Amino acid sequence: MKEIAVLGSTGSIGTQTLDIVRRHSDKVKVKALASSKFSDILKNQIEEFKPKYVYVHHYETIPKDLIKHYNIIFLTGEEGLLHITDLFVDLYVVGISGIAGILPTYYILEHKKNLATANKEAIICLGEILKKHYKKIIPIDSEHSAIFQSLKGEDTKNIKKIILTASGGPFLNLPAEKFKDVTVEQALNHPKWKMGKKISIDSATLMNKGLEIIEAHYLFNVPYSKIDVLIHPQSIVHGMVEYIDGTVISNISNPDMRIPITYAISYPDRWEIDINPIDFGHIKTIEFLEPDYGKFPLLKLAKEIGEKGGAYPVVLTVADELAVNKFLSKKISFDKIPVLIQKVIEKVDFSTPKKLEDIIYIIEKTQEIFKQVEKEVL
Ligand code: MN3
Repeated sequence: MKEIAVLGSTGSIGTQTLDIVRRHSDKVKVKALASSKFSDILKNQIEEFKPKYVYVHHYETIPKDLIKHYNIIFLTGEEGLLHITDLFVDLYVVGISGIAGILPTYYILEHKKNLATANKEAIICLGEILKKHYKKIIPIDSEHSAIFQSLKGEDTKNIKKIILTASGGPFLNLPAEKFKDVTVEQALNHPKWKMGKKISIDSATLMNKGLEIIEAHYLFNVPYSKIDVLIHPQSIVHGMVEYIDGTVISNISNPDMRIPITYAISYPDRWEIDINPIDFGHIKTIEFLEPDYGKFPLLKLAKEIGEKGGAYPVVLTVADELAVNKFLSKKISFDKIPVLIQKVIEKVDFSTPKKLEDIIYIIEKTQEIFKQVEKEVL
């Protein structure tokens, strides 16, 4: 029996993880759950999965009578976070969205635990200081799960190229002139994947793929010159590794996050999951196209930022999250997202982070700079 801790349990990745636990309750059980705040979803998860530990970041959201009602150790704050990330479990599953995942990820890796994570922001921001621990990570991000599986048993020195595919998002065929009129609802309506809000907007700007380039660089320790992106609107080929002998190994499946999540939990085994198989006899087209870097400037920017390295990937990640939130709260138009991010990057000059405190400092300073830039641009 595997025991897991699910951090970010009420989000898109967290709830799908628990679906898999429900289906495979003979093989896996939940020892701990963590969520930003208490909610009905968390309450139901507690009652169904009966974890021993529950971490709630905003502790005040837990109804007082409930704390006594359950036979659970409730944790919160810095001390609680240190505790929840240092349990005897077989695997941590992190589905926290955005930069909120940085601290939990840091502690899980520092505590030398096995980690399955969908939180690319933490991988990117902690990249420079935690590289040495990344071998213990099983990626949940579908493209990186695909690369991870295509690299199995291979020596990374034989990689010629890693190719990450992108669906192209909801605006693949929309002219750039129309980007200023795009609504939040249109941007959230991803053609292939059901995901959380932040990643859906990132997919619409293609920043998501840009962040994934940096994520792949850190996870697989491959130089940026060997990481390529191709638009693949059918979203069935999730990633490819080309080797020096001309062989390409790829990972193909219907686009459903339950597949990479299940693999991350079952690894190195595979577990059954009821999902529509690909009907190869009826696939009419499989296309691969070069991305339009002019129309989606954030993809190009992310690759440049990755190559610059140092503090820049942290700044990019933070500026993007702030800009996406502004768009989601309808304070800026869609076409302003790259403008804000670019301006923030032009204003910063940090030295390379060497420890967690440096990263926190860069995050806080970037938040301040973002506020100034926002005033200038709007
Ligand atoms: Mn992805």
